[in-house]
Amino acid sequence: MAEQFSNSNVQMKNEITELNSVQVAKMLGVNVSTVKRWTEEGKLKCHKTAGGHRKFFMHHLVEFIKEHENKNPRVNLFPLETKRDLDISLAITQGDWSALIDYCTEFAVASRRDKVQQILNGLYLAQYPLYAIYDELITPVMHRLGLMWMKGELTIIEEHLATQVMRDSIIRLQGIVRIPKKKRFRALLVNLFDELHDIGLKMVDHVLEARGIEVMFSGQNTPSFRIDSVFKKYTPKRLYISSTFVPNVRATQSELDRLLEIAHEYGTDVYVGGAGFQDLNIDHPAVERLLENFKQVHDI
Ligand code: B12
Repeated sequence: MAEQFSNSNVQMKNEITELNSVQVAKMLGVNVSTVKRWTEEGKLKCHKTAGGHRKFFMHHLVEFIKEHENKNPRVNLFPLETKRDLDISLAITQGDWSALIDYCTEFAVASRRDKVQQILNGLYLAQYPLYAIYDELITPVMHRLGLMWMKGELTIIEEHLATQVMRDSIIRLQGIVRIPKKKRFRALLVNLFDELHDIGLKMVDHVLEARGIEVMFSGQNTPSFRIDSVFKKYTPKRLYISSTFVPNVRATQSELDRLLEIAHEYGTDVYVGGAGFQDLNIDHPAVERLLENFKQVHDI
């Protein structure tokens, strides 16, 4: 249903969207049986279809929330205080990524870390896989921020502030993600020298961690000249290398070649990802695959 409407019509869409009991239960953070009971008690208004199914309009929820302000259930997908919160909650329930990209970008630019956080947590609580949140929401928001800066809609400092809101929110989201206790194997994640873009690799880190892989993450601008000691000590089964910006192709290529040689020597499988690899040669027996999104990271 979400695809039928353009972004600017989110508001209008909400006026006419019918919700079923399951969706309302998700939005309010209660069981479906509680929703049914509230409707029977007349606390939550609805209309019934010819077949006897309960259907809700947004105004039914708005009324309910206004009347039960202090008794609001505490665990809901998104804290419901205003009509706008309901719109966001609905977008979460429906997986309306295009609306969520708009909201997240707006909140990131306004440094509303709390709101970005609530959207991410809401999506995870609504059982969207982590990789989908990264592929469908975070990556497009980061690209949108880059575009806004290029078009002069954001100054460089505003772009930095918004980027950090996103980075912090991603890291905080990981705090509620279920991590398997039993570890499958160890993976080493590195950026290349002179690389400041580390958000893509951080998300790779989180997706792998949620899959029960023990991750070692090197951060920005990795000094890799003594990296063989890490291979010797920890013998990672996999090496993930990220590259977004390649300031000096020759220097980066030779660093990459050395890394691939070390990985090969230790029998470590290498996965690479990021736009920087368009400029680099990855034709090496240690390289298993170039990965293009977080679903692929999750699937292998
Ligand atoms: C945030 C940002 C920054 C931040 C980074 C903060 C941080 N902690 O990461 C800061 C402000 C530091 C920064 C600096 C610079 N940036 Co910058 N930055 C961005 C921005 C807006 C978002 C990057 C991001 O996080 N994207 C989100 C990730 C998830 O998306 P992605 O990079 O497209 O990656 C996809 C895949 O490749 C994959 N992936 C990515 N990495 C990996 C790794 C693995 C292992 C796997 C499996 C998959 C994978 O996942 C994504 C899903 O599709 C982009 C705009 C854009 N279009 O991306 C510019 C952008 C990347 N930056 C750019 C530039 C030019 C710079 C600077 C040179 C600016 C300057 N003049 O100083 C410096 C570079 C400094 C350096 N030495 O690295 C250019 C790069 C152009 C190019 N390819 O040459 C871009 C594209 C902006 C632009 N259009 O000009 N930047």
